[in-house]
Amino acid sequence: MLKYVCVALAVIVSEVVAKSVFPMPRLSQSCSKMVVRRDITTLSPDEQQRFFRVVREMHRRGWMDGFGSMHDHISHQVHGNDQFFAWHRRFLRHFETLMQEIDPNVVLPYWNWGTFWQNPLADPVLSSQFFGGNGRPGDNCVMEGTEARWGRNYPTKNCLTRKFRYGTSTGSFWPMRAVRDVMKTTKTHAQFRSRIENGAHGIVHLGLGGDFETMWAPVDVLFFLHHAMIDKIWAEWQSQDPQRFQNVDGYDSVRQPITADSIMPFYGEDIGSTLVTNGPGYCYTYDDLPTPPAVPRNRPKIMMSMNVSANLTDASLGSLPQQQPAVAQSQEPEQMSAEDEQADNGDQDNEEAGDEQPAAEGFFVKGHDSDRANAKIMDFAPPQPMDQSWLKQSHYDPAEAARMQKLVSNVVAEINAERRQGLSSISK
Ligand SMILES: [Cu+2]
Repeated sequence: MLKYVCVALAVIVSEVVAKSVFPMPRLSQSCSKMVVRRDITTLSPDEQQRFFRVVREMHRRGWMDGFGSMHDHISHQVHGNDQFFAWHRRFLRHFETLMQEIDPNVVLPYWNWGTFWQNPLADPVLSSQFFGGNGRPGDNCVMEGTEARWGRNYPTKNCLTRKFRYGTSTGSFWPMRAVRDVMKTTKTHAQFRSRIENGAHGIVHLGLGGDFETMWAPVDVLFFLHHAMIDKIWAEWQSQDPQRFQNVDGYDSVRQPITADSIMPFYGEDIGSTLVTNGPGYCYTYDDLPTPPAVPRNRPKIMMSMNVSANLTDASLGSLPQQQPAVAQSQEPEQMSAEDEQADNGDQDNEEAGDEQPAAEGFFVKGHDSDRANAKIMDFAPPQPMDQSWLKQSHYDPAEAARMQKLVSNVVAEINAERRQGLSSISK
């Protein structure tokens, strides 16, 4: 008898702990206000500071460990199959609702890695002003930016890490032109999901390395900005055909067909509820996309067919660490001195000098007039093939990754050819 009481008590206590560490609020059935998700580099200094203040508070409360743990435990159910887009849209919204519990006026921004795809080291998002770049040599701890010296408690107690793919550089990401190529030529949800997941999406995870290339990557806030970009790409593809706001196709992790009525792991809501970003519970649009149509009549509301609080006792959160102070306090970016910033910039220059990314099959173009006799441009390097063992262990599809590799290489070759042409036409 006593044994049963103890077990019951343990269950109640673990549920209370899980809830206090990591809240999972239900989504509202309506939108009290509609917000616009923007490129983080276009936020005003005040908006940036508010956003960073909120994420530091989320980290302090242990919520980033919660996201990392949750994502890791169900990774096989939501990667490498057609739950991918919808589930991550819901996951981002979970993150955003928790942000808004701390500051109701903060909106999740996105990281447009397409801007500096050919040289991510120059991307301000990876500078000390935003998220910082590579981890430091030795232990790979992130030491600059908003997440400087952050700790994590999942899966083990450690610092937050990044370990760039080529030592001091990430390698190239996908240019948006290649992403748009995929958008134009892909008709089904399943195919689009596979191409994006195994192409533009994967290369960013692998390029940043460290925690970012693992299934607990959401311990790093930058994960949410990367996935907001992936979400925006899905939304843009959806906007090209109204049917895509109503239906999905494909298969889940146990090869059951996916429809708008399929239930998303953990959340117990149907995929249909995610299909319009400005629908009930979601309530956002993206800065450079058309507003999606009004919620289709046959998908009126969010269905809560499962008990979300029951999920909290799931083994997935059973291993969630109790709330602990972070390993070290984060450094306030606004408190950085001018010298610090200079030192940081200097570091980045050095990193670029030591870039170990395999060079493109580079060649040089000479101009015709004497001023340009020495003019030369280096070709942009396409992203390099992703490592097979990493692809397999991270639920990717190596065959699709290889096809995407070919596609992006062709697009980069086109871009290089145009640049060479542009240069030679200037020099004529
Ligand atoms: Cu994921």
